[in-house]
Amino acid sequence: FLSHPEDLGIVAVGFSGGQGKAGVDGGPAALIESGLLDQIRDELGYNMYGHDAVHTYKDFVPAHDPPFRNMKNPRAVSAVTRRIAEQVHSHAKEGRLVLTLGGDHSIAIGTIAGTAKAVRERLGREMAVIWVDAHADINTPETSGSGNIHGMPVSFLTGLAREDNEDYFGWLEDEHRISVRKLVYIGLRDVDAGEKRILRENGIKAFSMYDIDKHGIGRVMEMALAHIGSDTPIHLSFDVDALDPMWAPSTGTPVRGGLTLREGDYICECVHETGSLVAVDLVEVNPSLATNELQAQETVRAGCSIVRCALGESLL
Ligand code: 6HN
Ligand code: MN
Ligand code: MN
Ligand code: MN
Repeated sequence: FLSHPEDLGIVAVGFSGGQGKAGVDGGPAALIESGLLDQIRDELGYNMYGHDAVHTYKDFVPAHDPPFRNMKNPRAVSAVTRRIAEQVHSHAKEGRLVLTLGGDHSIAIGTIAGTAKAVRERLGREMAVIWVDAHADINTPETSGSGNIHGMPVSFLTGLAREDNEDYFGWLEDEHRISVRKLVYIGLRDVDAGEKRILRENGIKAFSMYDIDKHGIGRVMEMALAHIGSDTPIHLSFDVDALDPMWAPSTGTPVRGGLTLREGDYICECVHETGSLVAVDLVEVNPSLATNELQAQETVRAGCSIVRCALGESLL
């Protein structure tokens, strides 16, 4: 699906407004300082575009941003994700693979909106999303207990949550959205009651940690990819908290009982192997939440491994 599969568009998003903990905006710089982009260029051989800056979107964050429909920082998250959608779209419309480094998971409103639109324009197709996460991030503003928008991106992207005012995600059009039928979750283990109802009522495909223990990650990936169907462009959105805190402790909402690093890498390898990957997000790396420097380093290393596997490092 990529006209230039050797070309990689990079969007480094230093943004934390989708949740309340400082420091996740430092995720991209930590990943880049540890050498991720050098590895991608030197070892994986991609031509890279847009990798020279970590974007902070300061001009897009309003001074006054009171809650709206229970959402915290709604204008900031709406304006920043709108800008991210444009950035991702501008890479994807050139037929580049797009890598976004977060930042909290609210930024996926922008990344997925941007690729979904470009895939429609370039290929006349609807893309699929594989969402790897401990959480479902499908609260509507009304079901959310926290008001944090990083717990809501999937509801806006599927149209389950809607808003007309363009300052509050009203800029999202059908061309930016994805179908609930083309969405697959992997790694879930902390899903709110309202989210469970949404998953059930919409028949959304989800492989929880229970399914991974029961069938093994090999069989789960076969089933996940079979659900999507071959020959469908895939956007992979990977929340580092899908990994067990043993591998990725330095993240805002850690949940025990998660994926091993090897299982996370395997998910990415399988997605890469389809040849259908059009975009990857790696989010929620928060180096400042570590209780010691080693924890931050381990989380960054795990994140780098996930990205390299998605970009094809394991191919012999
Ligand atoms: N993430 N379900 C919780 C909420 O606040 O809505 C947690 C969300 C976590 C979001 O990890 O990207
Ligand atoms: Mn080329
Ligand atoms: Mn998430
Ligand atoms: Mn999560």
